[in-house]
Amino acid sequence: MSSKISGFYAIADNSFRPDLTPVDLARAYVEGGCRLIQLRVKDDVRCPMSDVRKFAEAIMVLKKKYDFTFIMNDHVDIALEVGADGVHVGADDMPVDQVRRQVGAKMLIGYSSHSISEALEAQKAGADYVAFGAIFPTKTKGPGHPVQGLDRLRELVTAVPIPVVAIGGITRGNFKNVMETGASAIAMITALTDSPNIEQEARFFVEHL
Ligand code: 3NM
Repeated sequence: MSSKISGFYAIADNSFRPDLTPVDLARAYVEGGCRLIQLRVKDDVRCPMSDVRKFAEAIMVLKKKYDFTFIMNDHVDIALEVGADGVHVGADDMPVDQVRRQVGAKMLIGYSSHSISEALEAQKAGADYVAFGAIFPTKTKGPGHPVQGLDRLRELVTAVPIPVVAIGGITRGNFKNVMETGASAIAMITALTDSPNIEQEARFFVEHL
């Protein structure tokens, strides 16, 4: 099941594209060929929970036309309600063992880790994959967020037996170096949403990852 976590992982987060909804982004990603999509609506973006649920439902409708894996960020309840393929949590969310008890054995669980010990703990608690970042500086997280770099990513990939998703500041210019570390997948927001043609940008990464 965790084999679904490989290659290009596109995150539908419209923080820097208020002209588009996360569903518009998800549609552009799948039309560009991406088959692994996360819906990410952070609390600081003033968005009522009913809208987050509507976005998730609309992405589930897209799944009828395009066969892709849909991961819901943060909201375990919405992931369960809409029947997403997975849920992604971090240190500030529900603990992974509790998420596993709630979602059962089938749903994928991802965890945002920032060290080897945290990643191994998440695996023991029931995570199917871990994200690790930020690999490079990223405006999505701001200047205070720790930057891990490629060497730490390589160490983590070697130490952790489940798929590792590299995230943070990954672009056309550096993604090849990231893949060379052995990471299973590469996740992105701004490299996609900053592009004047999001579908075409997604297609570039589909073809190269
Ligand atoms: N998580 P971009 S870095 C969502 O370090 C996220 O866990 C990170 O966005 C972590 O592709 C990050 O815009 C931002 O840099 C990724």
